[in-house]
Amino acid sequence: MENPKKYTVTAALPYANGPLHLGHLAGAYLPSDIYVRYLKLNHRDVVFVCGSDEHGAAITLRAKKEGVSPQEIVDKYHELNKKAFTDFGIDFSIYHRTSAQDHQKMAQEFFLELNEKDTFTKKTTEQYYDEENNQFLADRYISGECPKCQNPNAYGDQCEKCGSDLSPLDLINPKSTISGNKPILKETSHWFLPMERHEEWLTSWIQEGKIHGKQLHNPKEWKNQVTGQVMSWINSGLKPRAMTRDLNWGVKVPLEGADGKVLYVWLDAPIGYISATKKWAEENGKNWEDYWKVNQETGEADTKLVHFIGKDNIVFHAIIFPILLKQHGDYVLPDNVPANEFLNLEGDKLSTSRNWAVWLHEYLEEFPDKVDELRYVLTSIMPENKDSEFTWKDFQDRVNNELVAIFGNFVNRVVVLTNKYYEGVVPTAGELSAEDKVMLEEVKSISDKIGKSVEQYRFREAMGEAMNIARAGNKYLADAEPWKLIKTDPERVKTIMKIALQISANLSIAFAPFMPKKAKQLQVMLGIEKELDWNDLGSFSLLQENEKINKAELLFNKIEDELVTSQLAKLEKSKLDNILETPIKEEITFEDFTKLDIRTGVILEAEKVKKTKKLLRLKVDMGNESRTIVSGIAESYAPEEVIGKQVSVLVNLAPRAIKGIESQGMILMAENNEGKLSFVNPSEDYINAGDGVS
Ligand code: B3M
Ligand code: ZN
Repeated sequence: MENPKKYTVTAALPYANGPLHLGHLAGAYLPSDIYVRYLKLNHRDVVFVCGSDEHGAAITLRAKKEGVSPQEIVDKYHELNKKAFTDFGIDFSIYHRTSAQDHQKMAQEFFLELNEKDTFTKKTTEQYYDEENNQFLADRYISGECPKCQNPNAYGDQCEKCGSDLSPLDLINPKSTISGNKPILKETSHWFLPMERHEEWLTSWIQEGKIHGKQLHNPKEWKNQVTGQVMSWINSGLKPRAMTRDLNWGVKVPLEGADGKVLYVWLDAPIGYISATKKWAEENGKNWEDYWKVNQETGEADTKLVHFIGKDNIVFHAIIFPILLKQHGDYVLPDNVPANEFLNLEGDKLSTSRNWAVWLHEYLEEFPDKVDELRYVLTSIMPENKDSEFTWKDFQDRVNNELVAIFGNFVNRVVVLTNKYYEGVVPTAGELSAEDKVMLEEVKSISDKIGKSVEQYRFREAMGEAMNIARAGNKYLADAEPWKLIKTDPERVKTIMKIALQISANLSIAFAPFMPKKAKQLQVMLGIEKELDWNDLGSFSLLQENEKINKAELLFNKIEDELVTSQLAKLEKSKLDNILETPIKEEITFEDFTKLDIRTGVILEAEKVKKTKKLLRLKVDMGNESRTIVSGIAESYAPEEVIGKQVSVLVNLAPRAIKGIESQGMILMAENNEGKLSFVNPSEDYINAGDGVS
């Protein structure tokens, strides 16, 4: 396919409510940056936009927690995050913010235009309300049990555990996240987006890349899990979603009778991509519409819009925002939404609240000269198609065994030997041997593969190929043994070294999108002053004879065991802090306590509940009767392990249906900080099934 005239690349706008961690980098920012750097090395016209998402409950709740104003929160984290991105070499054209006046204005105009076009329906419905705080509870203001996976801490808009898209009324046992209170229902009016009206064109757009027969993108280029997730939402029936909220922090709804209402953050934030582009265009003498709108003369999109996001943002970028763009008219739709899955850390989910993370600003403070090493490792394990895991040991292994032992070692040998044999002057090559030609061919063919993989959003594969150039170079040197040959055939050594130097120069191009600082450092070491671009990759005339290279310096240093140990200790500490910090619940009376009827039971039968990870269905002997209890212990105990065990059972808990099974009680469990469970069981053999526990 012909290259588009322009590229509009967006990376999810992080909420300015906390620092960024490794998961953010690996999820959206590193892949988009690699893609953009590659495009720029190819001289494509690209704008790369991002910025802080400064509205929504994520911000106001954080402000409440820290006891400061929302504005203080966003000011603080906007600066912190902007700096972290710059320091990690994430090369945004602009890092804007949604609290900016120009953004608010654009979001309001966008909303009004949509309203004019009958995009919304205004409805009065009953919504949860916190009487103590006089506030309606939407999104993260309300939490409760997820009806799909039983996660007890699902939010009103989404369950972070299973990724389900939720509405507050779906939650079991909802409670206000501000007060912890049980909410009441109260009437309020909002502008809703009737998403169900758009199912038909969305289906054809997602499945065939076509709208009304017009081919817009190639659906085969979309990741299966993205298409799959979108289709599963569409197939389960899209529902109207409120596009406004009763809050005092956000973009005001610019209509009569909308006092105290703001735009839904997920309407406001994606418009942030457009307002950022506009601001950048104004500052750089460009026309923002070229990067967002269909060419009025040809009716075609001149730009390729690509949204880089994490998987929890798919519905917003592949359903809601496209509906809004299409309704507005004239806008292009995304050509692709290459969402990544999640990155885990040392066997556990990354978590801001539990401080289970490697924070970018902390990493930068501790290892200011190891930015590209982290980019390399994160790209190697990028969760492109499934969740993946970062461990410090693996970080050490990849740096030491790949960057130091392969890439660094190769380049170092080449530069050291060139300085030693020729005082740093690039030698003149003689006739090429068969091995030389094979080597040149190999570099050429690898070079082609890297570009193809990047264009298909396969960054792991692309970087793996780049590393193969270093591998091939190492092998070439090891086979040719110039250090031995120098005594017997110095002429031949000139050819070998010339080739090895060209391979090094190629490495500096191949790695430029992935490790931009190291690539530059390598070019400096090789004495390359001109700007190399992607077209130079695969060329063997990057260094001319008689040009002079510089002295060798190590590109990469070994990671010592001590670093791994100290980082693990740091994580261990957050685990401990968490235990100490688990607050004691509100005081209860003795009467409250005596309401609990706890008795000893003996497990008679156990089996896994189908299609769940955590649940076991148990039959428990309670002395005078046996009960069916569904218990979330399957990750700690296998069914066969629990049979015959004595357990403590809360027997007067109202029965409830879990996965369609009526659970008649609850088994008491102790839980360690890793979430591993243990029965709380009587330990003496004179206690029998049915005996009381108090
Ligand atoms: N701030 C959600 C997030 O950080 C959100 C992305 C907005 S992209 C328009 O997960
Ligand atoms: Zn869930």
